[in-house]
Amino acid sequence: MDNNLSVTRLAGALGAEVRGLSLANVTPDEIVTIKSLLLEHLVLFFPDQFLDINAHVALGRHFGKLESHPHLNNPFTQNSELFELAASHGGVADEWHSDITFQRHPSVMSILNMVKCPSVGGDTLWASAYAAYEALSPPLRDLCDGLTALHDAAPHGKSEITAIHPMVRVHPETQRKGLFVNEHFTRRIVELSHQESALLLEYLTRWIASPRFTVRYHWQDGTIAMWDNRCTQHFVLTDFDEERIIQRVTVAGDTPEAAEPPRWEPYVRTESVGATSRYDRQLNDHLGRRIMTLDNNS
Ligand SMILES: O=C(O)CCC(=O)C(=O)O
Ligand SMILES: [Fe+2]
Repeated sequence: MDNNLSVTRLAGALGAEVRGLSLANVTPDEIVTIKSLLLEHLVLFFPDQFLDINAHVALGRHFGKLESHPHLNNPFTQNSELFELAASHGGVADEWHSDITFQRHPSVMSILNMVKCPSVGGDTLWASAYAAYEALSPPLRDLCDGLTALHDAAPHGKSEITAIHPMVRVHPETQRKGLFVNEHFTRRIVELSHQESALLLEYLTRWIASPRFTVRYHWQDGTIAMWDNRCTQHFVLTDFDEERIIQRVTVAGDTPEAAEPPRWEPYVRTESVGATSRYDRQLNDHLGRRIMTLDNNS
């Protein structure tokens, strides 16, 4: 390990600040070190990097194939692998989420460059999906292990774009289990009725945001953050008045591995009238069932 490297943990559940590395000139050995730190701390912060767009993209490529955002256009750069979120353009992710879980292959990791942070506020919080899962009671863990959930891109105005993922995801490298439902993109637990699903999702998505599972980071311009989307969620605090601009590159995803196969069939009413309920329609559509729409105005 590099002698100048300093790693400071920031919270009990996850997060570390790393100094003594220049990400603009990162070596293959340093990438190996960063990957292992990421597995250990889940989210890493590198202050004072001030990477330009090319260096940011080059850094991302060390971790895998990059993907552009499927729905957000970036008007500020020609580089399709990078996109920018400016608060003045509505680019504030203030619901807990893991990135792009409405896709079959949600992103593996994201790398953020804080270009312009407000003088006060605009911190980002991350939560450990491992810690949240491990702190559930054994019966609830067991129930969640056997369930799947439907995610959609409704926050981007595209609720027809859907994917089903296990509710508990096994990290392919650490083999640890983490909760994989989030407030922003998860709509429905497939094997429960819509009422039961709403109740349990409400509980779990609040649970993962419990302060003891989180780290809160106060930004400065030029800081790079990177996180593992397979075992964390994040949330931006909208407590600022000035402009806030971040740029992101995203490493393309893999197939979430389930703790075990779903133990139950999807709970949707397939009889003609029941299947037209607005609560079951989206899930029915995803599952490819034919539904008779008796009354579109219901
Ligand atoms: O603005 C931030 O701090 C995080 C934004 C976000 O959710 C993301 O880039 O994935
Ligand atoms: Fe995000």
